[in-house]
Amino acid sequence: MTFKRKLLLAVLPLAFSLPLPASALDIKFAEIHPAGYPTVVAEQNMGDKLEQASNGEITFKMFAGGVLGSEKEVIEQAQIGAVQMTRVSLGIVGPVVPDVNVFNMPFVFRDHEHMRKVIDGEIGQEILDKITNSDFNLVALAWMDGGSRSIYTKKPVRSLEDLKGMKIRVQGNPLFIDMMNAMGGNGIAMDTGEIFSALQTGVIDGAENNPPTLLEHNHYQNAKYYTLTGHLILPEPVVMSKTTWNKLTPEQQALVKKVAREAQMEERVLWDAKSAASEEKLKAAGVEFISVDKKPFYDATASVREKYGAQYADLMKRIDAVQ
Ligand code: BDP
Repeated sequence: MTFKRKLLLAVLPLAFSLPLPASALDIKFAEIHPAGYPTVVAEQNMGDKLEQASNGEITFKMFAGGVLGSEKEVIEQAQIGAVQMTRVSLGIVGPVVPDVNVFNMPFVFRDHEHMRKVIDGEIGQEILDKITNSDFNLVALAWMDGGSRSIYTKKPVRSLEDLKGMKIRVQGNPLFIDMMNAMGGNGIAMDTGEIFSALQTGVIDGAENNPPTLLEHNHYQNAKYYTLTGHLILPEPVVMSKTTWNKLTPEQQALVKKVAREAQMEERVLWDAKSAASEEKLKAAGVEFISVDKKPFYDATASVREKYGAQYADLMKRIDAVQ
């Protein structure tokens, strides 16, 4: 018998008599945005708090920059517990949990502040609960702020007329296709990661998003006109796989909820700073910001609010009433 083998036999009984180390719960967090983006920073801080407060029983690793896949792919992975947490746009949740579409409707919020008040209050919680109580196998914990979305194009859009026939990328949600078509454009759904080359090759004439995304995903390199329609103000849920959630103790679940809510409040401060800085950088890079009368865009999308909002008339009244 070799020395090594002898040693192994000698220590084996000892190893078995030792108490097993408590197994840590490893959280992989998927993000489409790059490092330094407001959501990524707030989520990483949330993860650090989780690790510290759980005494290492929970570990957290951020996978930013879309390395784990598109938001749709990541949501599917979260549903089966292969990814434990993620943040996605509410836009892509709509086709699976239709009740959330009330927040996805064009011009449903008066402005950015109005949206923040709504998500911080009981309606915000109700919509998170709709996700949690659906058979989506996710627990929705908090909201990130994604600012207001406006249209950016290769050729200037100075009025509703100019948008006619332009192929504009939207997120994969029929509501957004209807919205873009109602404005006279031609809505085309594709993943975030495909927009850059679609703009470059002319597959699309434009897209719509907030200033940080226009900047950080480099779309501005091929779309130099930014028309300030502010048609969508989409909050972005932070979700955990229910499979993971069910493995947590009640104390750990309470901790996760607490730090997620703190991330919600922290992110918007980062958001405001990033949004302002992004606008400056975009302008310096030659992007023309075009102010337009929003009324024609609002009027053009009335049919979309009717079609998708009819069944939520009461909820829309409550959203309206939030001051
Ligand atoms: C950004 C959202 C991100 C979406 C992206 C998009 O933060 O979650 O994936 O828009 O439109 O504003 O694809």
